[in-house]
Amino acid sequence: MTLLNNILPEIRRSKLKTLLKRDQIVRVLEAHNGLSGIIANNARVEGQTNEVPVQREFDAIWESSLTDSASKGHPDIEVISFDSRLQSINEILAVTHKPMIVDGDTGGDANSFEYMVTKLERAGVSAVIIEDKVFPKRNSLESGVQQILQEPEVFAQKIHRGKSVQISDDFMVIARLESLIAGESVDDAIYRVQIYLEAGADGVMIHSKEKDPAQIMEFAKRYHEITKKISCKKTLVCVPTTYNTLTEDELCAAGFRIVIYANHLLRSANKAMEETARTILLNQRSFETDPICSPVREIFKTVGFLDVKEKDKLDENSKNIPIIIPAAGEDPLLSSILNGKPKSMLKIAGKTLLDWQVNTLNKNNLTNITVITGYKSSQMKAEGTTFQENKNYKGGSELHSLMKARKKMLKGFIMIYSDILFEDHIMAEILTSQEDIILVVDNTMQYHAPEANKVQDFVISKNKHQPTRRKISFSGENIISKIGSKLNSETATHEFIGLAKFTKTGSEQLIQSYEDCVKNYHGKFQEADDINQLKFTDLIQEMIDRGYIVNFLEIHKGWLEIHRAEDIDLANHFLSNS
Ligand code: SPV
Ligand code: MG
Repeated sequence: MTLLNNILPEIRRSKLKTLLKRDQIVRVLEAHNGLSGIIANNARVEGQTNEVPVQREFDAIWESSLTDSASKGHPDIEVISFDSRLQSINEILAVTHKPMIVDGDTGGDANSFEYMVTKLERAGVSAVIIEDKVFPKRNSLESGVQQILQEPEVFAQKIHRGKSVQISDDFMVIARLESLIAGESVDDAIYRVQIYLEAGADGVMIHSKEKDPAQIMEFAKRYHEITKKISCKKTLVCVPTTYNTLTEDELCAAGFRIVIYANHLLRSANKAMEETARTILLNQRSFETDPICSPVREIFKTVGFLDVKEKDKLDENSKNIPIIIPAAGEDPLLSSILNGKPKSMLKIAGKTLLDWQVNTLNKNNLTNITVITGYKSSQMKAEGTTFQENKNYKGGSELHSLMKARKKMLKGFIMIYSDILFEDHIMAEILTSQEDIILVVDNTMQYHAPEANKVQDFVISKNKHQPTRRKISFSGENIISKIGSKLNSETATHEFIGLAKFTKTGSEQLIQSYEDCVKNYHGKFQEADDINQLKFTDLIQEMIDRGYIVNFLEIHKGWLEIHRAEDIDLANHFLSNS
């Protein structure tokens, strides 16, 4: 079900009368269920006629008794109950926004018709067409079938009763003349039509099963003479199933205001289904049916499944996605400043490094935060976080610490290195990303040479390598082809800042790759001297080599990593002013 065509009943109901005020024929297509309803509603062609751009679509939907019954596997003999018809009608209304004209068959007796009018009007239907035959009617198109016409006065009374129960001005009751179907003359139809108009019919449908439109055209001509005489301009409707060589322009010129293509979606679906079934039987496989079947994805698109997928992704992004901060390692470079404290407990501008990180996360409504501790675990403190210990932190890298929280990663997660600080908007941006694996990378190195003696995680983007510094402009796909601290800084395009997001799928890929690496490999691996030293960036490189797509989110500055004493000064300076 697509939600795109949602409309209130009263707004839809009034649309048919509005369309009839235009100086054009109203083009109506049959639908018999939700899917055919969406097709009738959304079908559109665009092109040019004599260099003038044209676009065409159907104006309204015909809910046919023939195709509703047939789609339920029944003949069109009023054997399908009105409740069942109403179910199909509502199914179509739920997924379309165009006005609907309902085929009311005979309408039953006058009492039944009152209920029919009430229910259709309330549902948002714009018009009902009832035929002047005796209940239970037979479909009009088959020759040799007994067609019994109703007494014109009895039928007129039914129209009058129906008109008297409708509440709005929008709803139309259209009288369908079956004289020609029952083998009667145009004179009979003309005699009856005057009675029906007097009874309050809002329009008239003349039906024929002849290939030759002569009788229909004669009726149209005489109808207009009569309505002119009695100064009553009521809509004339035709259903050119058999006399189908006439164009809409020709029908319009003859005075028809509504043309109904009454059964074509069901007939075409029926033909395609029969051919498909036979093709599978003949070939004992379905490959040969591909050219005559819509791709599954097209159906997904039509019924709104792809919209659901997009929304699910957005929801996943906006949910309180788990944050994992691997903070287990000891930092020998800053040991004199840290004085035996874990690095996350370093005070910067009055708060710990970890508190600054939690602050940024909370500002983005992220409160599901897990910190992996190791070195001086008992000293780690921060409000609103969960601590999980990696007792074996000395034997591994930040990746092994991260993997301690594997159970929290299953629905997707964000990893943050414990020694980085970044502006709030960077987190907001990564939250809106759709990709399964996305790493935040800085492009500053495209403008300045990297600092000497600084360990950096270099990145090379897939599309553009860096020919000369300062001259490049980046565009196109944001895919990483290489990552690692031992890459040549001259060929690097970006630096990984230590912030990455994984969707459920991305997380599954990460965990599977990690488990495979630690189980099946020994010794040197990617940039690591030993599999036990495997870093996050090594695993990412391994995943890229295995064919997984790793995307990047490019930023320019707005972040800091605390590696050296000067970084602490810089952080103090910025955060004191923040
Ligand atoms: C229908 O579509 O059900 C109609 C038109 O009533 S016809 O089948 O031509 O009678
Ligand atoms: Mg019918």
